[in-house]
Amino acid sequence: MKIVGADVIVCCPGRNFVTLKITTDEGVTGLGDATLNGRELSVASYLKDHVCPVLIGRDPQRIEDTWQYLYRGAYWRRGPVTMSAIGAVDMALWDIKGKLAGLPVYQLLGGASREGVMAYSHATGRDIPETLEAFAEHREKGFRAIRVQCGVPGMKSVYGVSKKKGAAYEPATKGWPEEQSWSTEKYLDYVPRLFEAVREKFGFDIHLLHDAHHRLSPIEAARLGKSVEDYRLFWLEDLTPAENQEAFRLIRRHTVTPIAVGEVLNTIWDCKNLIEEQLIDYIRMTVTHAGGITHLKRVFDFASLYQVRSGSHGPSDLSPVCLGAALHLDLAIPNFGVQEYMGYHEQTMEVFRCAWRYEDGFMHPGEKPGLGVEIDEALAAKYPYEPAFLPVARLEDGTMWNW
Ligand code: KDG
Ligand code: MG
Repeated sequence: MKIVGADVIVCCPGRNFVTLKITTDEGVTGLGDATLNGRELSVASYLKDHVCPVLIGRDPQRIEDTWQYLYRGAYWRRGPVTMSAIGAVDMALWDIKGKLAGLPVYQLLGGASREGVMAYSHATGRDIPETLEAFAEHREKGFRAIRVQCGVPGMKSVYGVSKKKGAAYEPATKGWPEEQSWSTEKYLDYVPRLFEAVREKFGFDIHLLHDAHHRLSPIEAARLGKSVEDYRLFWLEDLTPAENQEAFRLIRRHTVTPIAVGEVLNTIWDCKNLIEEQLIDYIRMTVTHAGGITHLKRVFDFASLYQVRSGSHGPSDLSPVCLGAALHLDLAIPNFGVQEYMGYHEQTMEVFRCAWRYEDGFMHPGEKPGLGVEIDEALAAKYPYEPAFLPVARLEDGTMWNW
């Protein structure tokens, strides 16, 4: 069997997505997600110009060999663009393998280790009362785990807070990147009150998560973790930028609040120390940005040796193809923790037809052979790419900061 087609589909049904479609000479097709939010066209070009041509004629069944060919063969290793492109190819090949076998991908990964995959949603509000309202709505939908983010008095915009009441959080903006300002002092003084309010109103019988989105220094992160221990968070996410893996030693020394990291990491080398030294509790890498099912499974297996569990990134800027692939892995691996699920625009769900489902706090990839996600290409063509950027952040004195 041979690959006879590799096509990149860029569309914007509510937001931009880059999808790779691989076709075999037997007419079987596979899909992979290659979306890198705010930098979409760089991966589209990497695929179109440098990867698709060399896929033609290859055996689609040789997933590992193709992974190694693209990783070693590029000479230039790692990085979000390379790894997202490899990730898309890998996903598409697993999709094809599943279709050829007549089995959902999770069966090829060893079968189900659980009945369903616990998902967490996002409750957001401009202030604490609004966030509590949103929390109640998410609990009503059955979520057993909910991330909370809320506005901070004195700050114009805060990561993770939607602009209008009840609207889904969408960080990317059309046109130039939005400039946001940040004050660690204001945030650190305020955010423990949010957790206190949630626990007071809803009790402890639900998992509570929070994302600091890379804004803190290690000692500030340690202070936050320590100050919220009584609220028993499921995790604090991305407290400090993880390029400096050693920084997490300091945080660990000061707090027992569980720590999650990884949505901007791309290979095992980005998190090897974090896992090996047990400096984190959850690894949040995702199928698209971490080189596909093949590489992410390797990371999760390594993490399982150190009691680090998975907590895959699942924002609305990774396509439903990525979420489908993540769910197959989540269902199969022994060390699953939780899966993020933000939901999608209506138009997105019309373009991508999904076998995966959400029900009462849990998700399942479905039983369709392969990944179980198809794209309506004619409809996708009606939503052309729209340039959009993620925001940037500055401190109140104008210094560039981490968004
Ligand atoms: O594109 C950036 C988003 O995916 C990111 O900001 C979302 O941090 C995020 C999360 O935890 O979902
Ligand atoms: Mg995050």
